[in-house]
Amino acid sequence: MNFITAASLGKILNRWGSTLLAATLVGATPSLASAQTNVTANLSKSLGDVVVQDTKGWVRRDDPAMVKWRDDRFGIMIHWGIYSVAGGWWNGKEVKGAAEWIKAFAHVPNADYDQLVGQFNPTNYDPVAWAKLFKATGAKYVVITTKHHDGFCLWDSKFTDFDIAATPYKKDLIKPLAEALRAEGIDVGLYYSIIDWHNPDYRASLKTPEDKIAYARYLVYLKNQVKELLTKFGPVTTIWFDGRWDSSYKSNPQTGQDLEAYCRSLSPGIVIGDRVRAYDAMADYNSGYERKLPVTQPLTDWECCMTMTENAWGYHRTWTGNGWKTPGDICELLTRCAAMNGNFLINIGPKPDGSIRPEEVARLDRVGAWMKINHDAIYGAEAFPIKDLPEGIYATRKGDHVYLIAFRWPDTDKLKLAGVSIASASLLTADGAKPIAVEGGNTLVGLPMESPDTIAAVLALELKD
Ligand code: H79
Repeated sequence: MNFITAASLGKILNRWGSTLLAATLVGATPSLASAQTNVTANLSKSLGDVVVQDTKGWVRRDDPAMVKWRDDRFGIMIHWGIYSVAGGWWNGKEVKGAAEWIKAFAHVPNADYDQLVGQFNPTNYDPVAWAKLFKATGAKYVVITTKHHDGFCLWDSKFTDFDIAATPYKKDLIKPLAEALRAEGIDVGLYYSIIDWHNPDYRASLKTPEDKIAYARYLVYLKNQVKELLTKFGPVTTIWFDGRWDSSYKSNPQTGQDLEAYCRSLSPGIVIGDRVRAYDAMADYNSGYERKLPVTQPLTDWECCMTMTENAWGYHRTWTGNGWKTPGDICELLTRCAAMNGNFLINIGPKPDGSIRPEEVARLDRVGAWMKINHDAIYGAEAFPIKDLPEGIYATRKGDHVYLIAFRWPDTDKLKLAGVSIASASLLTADGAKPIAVEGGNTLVGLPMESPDTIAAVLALELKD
């Protein structure tokens, strides 16, 4: 593996910094921007942007598996399990908060919660159709919950009966999806919760010698299951751990170090987020941007995972949270990630019968239509800071191309980009790239009065050597 340190990355970023460009608008035309809502500002407010610049000893991986993950930029997260049967309701009452947390939020005893196992029967599950939908969305990888905090396993595990084999459906849900995804050229990522509310050996804290003995047994169980995940389903490119905050895990960094090393021993090249670690180190990337974006460009690789609603990952029947993000919101979040060297996962919570709710399908379809035209600005793209870009326009770079992704169309027909030397420019459209005239090597002229795309139009600039 080739590594470069955070310090040397800093130098590279400084090199980018020295090529900062200045963009200025020239020529005033009637404002179209005023008619558009400021999605970015609204999202920033509701999500609470964060600044996390502690690299915790991160070393940049540049081996092929990591480069692929970094270039992918866009994935889909799936939260599915027996909590989907409850769908955010317990005993005839809606339970507020994330639907996959219902056992904790509604204080459901094990014996009652276990009844959901007998009701989980996803007869409409069609992993091939899922994979085709994700492909059409433009997703390059998928991360599915194999076990969430409730401890229920979506595959037939040798080490517990609290799994899919105990349901009326009986059949493993993970392998057919892994195979269907790979058939579409989509990488397979598996989410696994460290927290386990079902296994009697799990402990949130280690207060007594008995706790320590039980938790040691739990860690053996966890590793046995991780081994199943990394050996039974063909190549797994990412293992996505979650739930590291209980003191049993976080008070002993050795536990996370061992788990990370164990995964790498089973699957060299696997990409692992920093949630595998007890806050002591970064692993391959910062996976902490949960429903949040960084304010400034992180120094490490990073990934944001995002709900379509305010905070429900698993299926919630009557979600009455803070509304649904629009397809434009989702494209803008993806773009903001790519423009800050990050990856983006958009979440869906399939229904207990295996179907995907129409609100989610409609959003994935529309995002896919946008990606079909504009994907060059996202895949393999990296940050390209341009000073004074108008608000709502983001820039990425790939090779000798810079992409301006305009969620708010400039209220001018001329856009001057000082300090850049443009060989040619074009507008990406459904009918192919349309040439845009360039004046003086740095000014785009004759821009259409209105955005040619209702979500965001992309201007592709070919730079001179
Ligand atoms: O799987 C999704 C969520 O269910 C899971 N991560 C995503 C991907 C997640 N669960 N909780 N969190 C994320 C946030 C953690 C909240 C906490 Fe707490 C605050 C943990 C400890 C303090 C609330 C209060 C939960 C436990 C105590």
